[in-house]
Amino acid sequence: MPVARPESSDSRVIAHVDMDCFYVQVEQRRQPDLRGQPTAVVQYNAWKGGGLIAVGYEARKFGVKRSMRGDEAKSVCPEIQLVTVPVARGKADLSIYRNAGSEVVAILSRKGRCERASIDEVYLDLTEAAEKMLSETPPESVEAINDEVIKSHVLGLSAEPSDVRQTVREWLCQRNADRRDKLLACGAFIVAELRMQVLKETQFTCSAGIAHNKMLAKLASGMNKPAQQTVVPFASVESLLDPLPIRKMKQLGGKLGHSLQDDLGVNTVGDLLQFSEEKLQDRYGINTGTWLWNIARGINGDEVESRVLPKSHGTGKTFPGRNCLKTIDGIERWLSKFSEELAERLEADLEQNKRIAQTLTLHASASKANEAQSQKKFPSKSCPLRYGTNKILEDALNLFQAGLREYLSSSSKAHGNGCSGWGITNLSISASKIVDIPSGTCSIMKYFHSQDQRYPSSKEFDDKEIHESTALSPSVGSESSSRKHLLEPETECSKDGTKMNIVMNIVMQAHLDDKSRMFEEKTQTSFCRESLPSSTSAKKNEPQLDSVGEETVIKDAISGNRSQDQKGKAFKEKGTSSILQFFQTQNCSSSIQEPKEETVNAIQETAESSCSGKADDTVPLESGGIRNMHHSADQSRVACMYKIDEIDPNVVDELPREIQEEVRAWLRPQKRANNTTKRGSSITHYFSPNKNM
Ligand code: DCP
Repeated sequence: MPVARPESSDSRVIAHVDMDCFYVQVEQRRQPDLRGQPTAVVQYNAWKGGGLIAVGYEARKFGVKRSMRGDEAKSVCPEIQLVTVPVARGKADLSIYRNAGSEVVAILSRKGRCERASIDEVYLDLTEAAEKMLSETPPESVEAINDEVIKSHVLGLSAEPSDVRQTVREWLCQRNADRRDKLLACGAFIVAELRMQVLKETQFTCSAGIAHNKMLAKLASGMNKPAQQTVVPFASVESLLDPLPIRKMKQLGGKLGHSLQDDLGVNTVGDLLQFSEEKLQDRYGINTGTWLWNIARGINGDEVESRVLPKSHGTGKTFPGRNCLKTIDGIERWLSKFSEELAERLEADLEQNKRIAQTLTLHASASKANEAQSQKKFPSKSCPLRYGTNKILEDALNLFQAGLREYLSSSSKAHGNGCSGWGITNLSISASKIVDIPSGTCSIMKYFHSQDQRYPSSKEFDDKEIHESTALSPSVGSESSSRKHLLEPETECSKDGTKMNIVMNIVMQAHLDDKSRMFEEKTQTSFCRESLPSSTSAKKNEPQLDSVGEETVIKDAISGNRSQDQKGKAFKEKGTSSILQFFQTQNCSSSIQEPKEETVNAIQETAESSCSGKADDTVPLESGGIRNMHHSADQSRVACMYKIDEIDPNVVDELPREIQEEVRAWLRPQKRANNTTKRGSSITHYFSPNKNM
């Protein structure tokens, strides 16, 4: 639903930059022979030459369009070069395009707040940069104006074609202009400079719109393509919007746009002007009514968000017609590929950007086998995200099954009888609610002391943690209030706690999942953390985590399991916890082990929150861990302990940087005391099965 936001100022300078025929440019950079030739990028599916997804401007001159398939494009342009999207795991692999988009964003973000809006689009707030230029080097003081600036299109300027450049130059440099226009003129200089820089550093051209808000800038960026820029002076807003078909406006392509056309006879944005704000509010509600009233006048207060990284990661595939997926095996096969890709991308994001995603969402579309089904959409579902291919796959499958159950039951209800057939034509998973790992001054102690959650049982997990999501917008999927609370803790303290849990979860689950899979498979057991009494030596050697007066709390980051009574036991055993518990060694057995002399810490349990005291809160991510454990609920449990002198420093390197130092500090004295570490071993060493088991 559109949100009506008042303009914070009508003299902001906002740019929308859109790459030209982006995938084609990326392919032409990879294969320079394609430059200057009519080129299109086609989808992996080779039927009829594959569907075109990007068409170069040379090919557009021949009438080639994105709606065509390769064969049709060849018939209108026999010389066309068709490049197939790279393929991995049996589906399109967009990573080269994504990475190319990131190169561009890195350049564009140099001059102001930058919001990556899609794989090839960016919004920039250049207000400060424009104000600075206006006060220090106003356009009229610039001696040699670059051609790229002079080539700008300024809406509302009328000139004979031969005079256009001179007219634009005069508009850019007018001394007595309205300040808003002067700022836009500065914006034109800055954007031209950025575009030239993008070309120089990446070989890509882009087009841009420069206006006082995002809506107008976006409308303008597509008006003159490729490799051009368009400025929307305040005075030209009305003439820009007046004839614009209403359905071309963002958020008016769907139901709302239809209603405006069918119910109010509004076909262009200008048609909206005849309706008062009250009338629009009566009809569409206060918020949407005001939003419509605003857009008719070019008012849009949306801020450029500071975001250069993607908001979510998603992967999926369509299975049209007879290719639709009809069995759980087929679904699992594809979800397995998607999970692998998503896990890789999440790990890369964690590694490069220190970000973690919190929500996993599954979207699917089903073919309509009967009338009842045609009324019903396959519901999107989401749950807390757990890192590691296997965990993502497991959760995605559960989400699919929850969605399918609901889809079939509602279909059969509507039909009044059983409804067996189903076919999935579109399947995807995405990871959203991505947050930064807190950095810098945050100490691990702070995280420990901000733990304020307890684990839900697996039943609780099943009931609470699968949620409906809004089909097209995983990040805004509807959530139950309990879930919302879990994912958006209100206090800073609990927020950090959640993040720490996530961090631990990532580090350890990923390793358990992907690096010690063999162990899990061989032993057919689950890791289980048991509360063990600390030995004297353990106490002596233990890092002084409780120096802040509370038992340190570390949650189940190793996808560990424990029962309620184990929890109770844990509460009683003070002073034994440490992050070091996360490093499990080969010292595991199928029964609970007594700690050995040199064991510093037993596998640890949790305590109550030292922060908010919200004892009823649950930890979404770890709940996943719990549930995972229930796969092997009847199997023997394994208590795992570590020997501090066997902890490989490489393991520490794999923790988030923020906590590495602290962990190293704990390890140092141990190393001196007993220098038996086998260097060069990897974390897998600590997960390898006990040969004596
Ligand atoms: N894309 C896609 N499938 C679509 C539309 C687009 O895979 N249905 C990809 C290919 C495009 C890229 O996204 O190159 C950007 O899409 P745009 O709509 O911005 O179109 P182009 O950049 O290709 O062309 P233009 O110069 O018209 O913006």
